[in-house]
Amino acid sequence: MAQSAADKQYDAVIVGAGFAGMYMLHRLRGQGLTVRVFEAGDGVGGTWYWNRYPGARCDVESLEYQYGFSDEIQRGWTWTERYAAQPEILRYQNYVADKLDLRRDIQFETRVASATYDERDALWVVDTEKGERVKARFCVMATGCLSAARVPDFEGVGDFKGEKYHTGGWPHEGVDFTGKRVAVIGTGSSAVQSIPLIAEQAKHLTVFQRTANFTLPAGNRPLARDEIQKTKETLLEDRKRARTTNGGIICFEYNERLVEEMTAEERYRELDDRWHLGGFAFLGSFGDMMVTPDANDVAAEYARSEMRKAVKKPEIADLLLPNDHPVGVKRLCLDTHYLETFNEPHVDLVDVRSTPISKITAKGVLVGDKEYEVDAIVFATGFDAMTGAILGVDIVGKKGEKLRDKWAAGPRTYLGLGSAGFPNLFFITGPGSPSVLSNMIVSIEQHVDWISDCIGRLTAGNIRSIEARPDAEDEWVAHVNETAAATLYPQANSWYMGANIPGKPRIFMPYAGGVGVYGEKLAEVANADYAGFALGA
Ligand code: N01
Repeated sequence: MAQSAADKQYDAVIVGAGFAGMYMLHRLRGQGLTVRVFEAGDGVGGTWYWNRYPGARCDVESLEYQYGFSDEIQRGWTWTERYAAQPEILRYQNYVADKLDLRRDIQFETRVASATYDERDALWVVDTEKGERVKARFCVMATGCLSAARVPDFEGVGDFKGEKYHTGGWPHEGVDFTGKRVAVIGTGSSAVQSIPLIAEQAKHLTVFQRTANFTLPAGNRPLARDEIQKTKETLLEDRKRARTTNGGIICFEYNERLVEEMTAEERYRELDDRWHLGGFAFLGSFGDMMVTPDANDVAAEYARSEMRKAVKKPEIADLLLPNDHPVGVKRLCLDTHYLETFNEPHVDLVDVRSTPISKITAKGVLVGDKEYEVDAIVFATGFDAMTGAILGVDIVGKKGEKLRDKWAAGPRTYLGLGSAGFPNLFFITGPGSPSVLSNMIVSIEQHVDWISDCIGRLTAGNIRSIEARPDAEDEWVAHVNETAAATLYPQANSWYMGANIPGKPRIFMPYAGGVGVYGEKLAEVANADYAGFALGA
């Protein structure tokens, strides 16, 4: 472990050592700043450190899901599969940490409890749960969007006598379900990926589904030598282009034609080709797919017809086919034999929409008056997304204002980067930025580069603080809301909307304007000497 940080002062503190925190550390250190990173885990990796459940795999293609800031780093690493599995991504992150010698500035197994702004000295006072205190001019929250794992507060959850797991906090040594009766609660991406593999081991598997999800075959495969080599030659240039796109991805093109401009045959061809290509290309089938109900209906109907083909029993297919939201407005799931798993005689699906889970008992899961006895429960129940990990730290800004109070009715940021009243505090891929709607690594690099340049400007100009102006923040929040309202995204109970957490405000949290448009805005703001921010001498 790195040396104790007690009572030290740094130029910057970074919270989290996933992809965002690692690159932020590298950039700030390169600018000559002293930096301390605090990380709760005992290694780097963030999401990929915690989510070790069977089948965990990225849904962005590995050739695009890697850092693009260093030719040496990208040339020194060779991906093996189209969609990298969690162990390979974690190995990659450790390779980068070794290469850049990052660990010497990261304090592991240390969770940050609070960060309090000292107005007089313009310093963040950061306290860890271990009782250490450090001070820093800048505080960067690199806490990730999907890192506050959440088990719903089912009655009796503590009474269960068997094994309990959450996909987002999986044991490092793995879990052997051989010969066991297993319950999986939830049918989001984590469940869709893990269910086929859990079913391979379990004696019996019962899946508790509240909302059926759109899921399409990932089409994973080993990468060919020539495509790997081609990417090595072009990655840095490709990455510049990725930053101009909507989703930070260039492996497929969006079809710009509107659905009404296409014949039935053309629509089918577009959908069918993209479906069988695998991955998110399907969401680019029509120019108006995410904004026009009619266009989306055509795609959703196609998706349902394909999904139905995979399931043998019509009554199970009826349950597995989503009918209550447009396709793509909840995160599309990419699967490998998910639907087919329900054809297995030892796998059952229980609809907990019509009759919710009433409690967890000592022996299993109670739905209505039926008890499902199991040896293990897997909670694939998701995260307090986008705001959970930020607000997990007690952040106190000017005049003693708590960020938790300021965001009680929903997150308020300027550009997703900062919040008025909290000077020198930055969020990487925070709410109000494209973040989870994009290739996260592209968005992370976009933010880290912007924050580094901004800190460079402040340091060079001897400027003590930068803070979002309330009027700029109000305008940005309104713009984020208007942008979302012009799409179909708000039409689903998704974690994008905070809908999976009882009592969480229903706000569409990411910025749906796209990485390219957003990047232009970031550049415009920086070029106007950080317009919309107040710079304090
Ligand atoms: O979590 P989720 P996740 N009773 O929130 C259900 C990324 N990710 O961990 O939909 C019963 O999607 C809940 O039901 P409902 C990706 O961005 C990426 O699967 O709220 N059920 C839902 O089915 C993804 O979107 C990858 O009605 C309850 C499930 O639990 C995000 O992480 C892999 C319940 C939670 O699904 C989150 O995915 C994995 C209750 N009380 C994750 N409460 C890849 O890269 C919740 N549920 C491929």
